[in-house]
Amino acid sequence: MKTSATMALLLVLSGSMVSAKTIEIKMLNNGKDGIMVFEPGYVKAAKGDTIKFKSVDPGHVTASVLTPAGAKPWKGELNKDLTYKVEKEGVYVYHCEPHAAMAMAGVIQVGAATNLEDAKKAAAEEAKKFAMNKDRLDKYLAQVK
Ligand SMILES: [Cu+2]
Repeated sequence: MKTSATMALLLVLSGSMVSAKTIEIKMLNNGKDGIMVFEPGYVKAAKGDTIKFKSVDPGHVTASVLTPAGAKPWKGELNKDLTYKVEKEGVYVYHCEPHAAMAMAGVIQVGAATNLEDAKKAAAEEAKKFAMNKDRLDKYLAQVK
């Protein structure tokens, strides 16, 4: 009896651990990584999770730069929240177009980093626009494991 109760509890616990989460990324004028920033700039998500880009300070917008094969790109509207459900494994690179030169960009990893080489190339291409915070995107990509 005791064993089956433990098993039932474990099933409940493991069930709650695999349920999809919502991960919030704030669009800020000033954050811990500097000015004009997504926070957190690197997130690790699981397939089926929802990313919520939260418009906190005005003037920002999120758009994907690179998505894994088969994943839909996204493009938000200025000063609007955007939710995006991550359905494909891999690395997603995104930016805020008006602040691309200030390295307002971020990285989302979903499951295994299947397209890391492509993501590095896309980040290197994006970094050509950066006039400041030149290593910000590299720092986020370095957290991809
Ligand atoms: Cu911005």
